[in-house]
Amino acid sequence: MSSTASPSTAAQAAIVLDVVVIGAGFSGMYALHTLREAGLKARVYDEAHNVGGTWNWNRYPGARVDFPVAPYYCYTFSDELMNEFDWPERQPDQATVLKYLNFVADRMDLRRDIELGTRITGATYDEATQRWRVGTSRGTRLDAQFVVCASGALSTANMPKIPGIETFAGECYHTGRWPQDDSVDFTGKRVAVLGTGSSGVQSIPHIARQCQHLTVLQRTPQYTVPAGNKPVDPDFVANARATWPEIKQRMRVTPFGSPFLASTVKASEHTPEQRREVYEKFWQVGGFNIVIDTYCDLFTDQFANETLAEFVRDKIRSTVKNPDTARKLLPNYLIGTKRQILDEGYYDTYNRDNVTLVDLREDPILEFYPGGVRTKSGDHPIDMLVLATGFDAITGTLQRLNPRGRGGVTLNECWKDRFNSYLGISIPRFPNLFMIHGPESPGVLFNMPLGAEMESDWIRDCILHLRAQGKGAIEPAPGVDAAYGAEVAEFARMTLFEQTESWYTGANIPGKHRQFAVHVAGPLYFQKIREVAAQGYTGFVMEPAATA
Ligand code: N01
Repeated sequence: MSSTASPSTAAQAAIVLDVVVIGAGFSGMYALHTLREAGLKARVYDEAHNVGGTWNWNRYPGARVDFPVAPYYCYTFSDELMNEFDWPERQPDQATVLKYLNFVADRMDLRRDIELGTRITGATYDEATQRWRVGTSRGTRLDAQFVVCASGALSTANMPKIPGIETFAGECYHTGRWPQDDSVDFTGKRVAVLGTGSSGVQSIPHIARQCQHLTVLQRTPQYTVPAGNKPVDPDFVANARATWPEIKQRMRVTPFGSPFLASTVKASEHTPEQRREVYEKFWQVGGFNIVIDTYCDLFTDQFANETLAEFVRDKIRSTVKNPDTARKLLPNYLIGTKRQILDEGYYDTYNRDNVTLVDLREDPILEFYPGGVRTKSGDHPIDMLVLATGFDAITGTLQRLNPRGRGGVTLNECWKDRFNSYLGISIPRFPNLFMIHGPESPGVLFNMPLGAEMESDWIRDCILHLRAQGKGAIEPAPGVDAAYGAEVAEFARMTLFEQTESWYTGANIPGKHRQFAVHVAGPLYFQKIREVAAQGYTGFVMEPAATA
């Protein structure tokens, strides 16, 4: 049956596919491309009405790439894409990234196999046929041998449960579910922003410039560094295009998947004066250079980390004129262990007359009421509430889908105590189901488009191998997930990341168990999955194909 069966026929018969891909963001679009090129019948489903995934939803003002510098946050598989799309700025804004993804969808002719406005509502594995039965919000039924979850590590919004929030009568928007029609207007309004992660920090300067009054509701202060955004130098682009093969290779073997070779100097090798000079130089340059080009032990050594943390605190003290506001903005945890943020004048925004900072640690929210928010110190009347409260990250979207695997077991049952996986790609008892940027993959700590390409290629090769062997199903062997999880945890223990409460550890979601579910050594991870494939998919069991 054709994968483009009409809705009326589809209501009666399942659409038969090789692969259902969930999500039309960077990962799902590339997965579609590479699976299709390999001759597989694949189709992408996404509840949004546009391609782009997170770049479609996060339209809040100020949203920009926070990866080191255009043109490296992009697909690498096609030189045409690299040569034909011009990135105007060093930190491209959301609209530019979305334009790029639409350009790719057209250039690679992806749209004919992408169904938008269609949410995947459930997926159940049928052991007898070794196939997945998948339902959609349109009532269509899909019958596929494989499911690829490209549903995003940062796609399920964290909606805070605060007394009275549902009674607030003004406009209310979550940054990760921003209206798709540019209808939000801050002019003349009293706005509150709840949350000061990347989304809050990026949007606050923009909102402050447009609204009548901005109240920032801050639970944890953030270290943020200037983005240093500027137009991309044409010579830089010409050079990047000319040396693209070497750059691509370097990104695969460099921490975080960036093309820049990190510093090899330890912070302790420099005097305090030298360190200040080094940090100041890269503060002026802007971007992630301040953590990449300065010292190699910032994320592994507490002393080194504190030298940069104190440098940023000094910047806060010298930028923010009101000493009490400056005090409230001073973070006191390990810098970089919550996702490092790049900003456009964030701290300086607190020098504006129309901005108030409420430190929720000393002045907690008591409740929302129809006209505003009440904290311990009193009422803050507002017309609009912006929830910059982040995401149920890495696992939240998969848990919401909650597929049923072997024996009808649900993913939430399997993940009750631990987000276990094998290679961050597969889950025991869920044969023929693959994840891109799943828990225990490098995902959010690596160049995500590049990581998605490498994981998708691995999945494609695995499917082709399975079929070439006459097998019908593949899943992790008993116990390999525990050994792999221990390996991921061992890498994490070499860093400081686990020591801070963050969305990396699940600490931002009440009731979610704590697990630092990211493989911090991206290049070693990709080497490992390549070796597993080269050795015939060690750690997996394959079942002979069921007879039709
Ligand atoms: O979310 P966050 P985000 N009461 O979880 C606060 C990526 N991203 O959307 O720190 C009061 O970082 C919470 O407080 P605390 C990027 O990787 C990329 O900003 O938990 N406050 C925190 O301040 C980023 O890291 C781009 O104490 C509550 C904030 O809300 C990731 O997405 C742009 C609360 C949430 O910060 C997530 O960033 C944007 C409550 N009940 C995001 N609940 C790019 O540029 C939460 N908070 C590509």
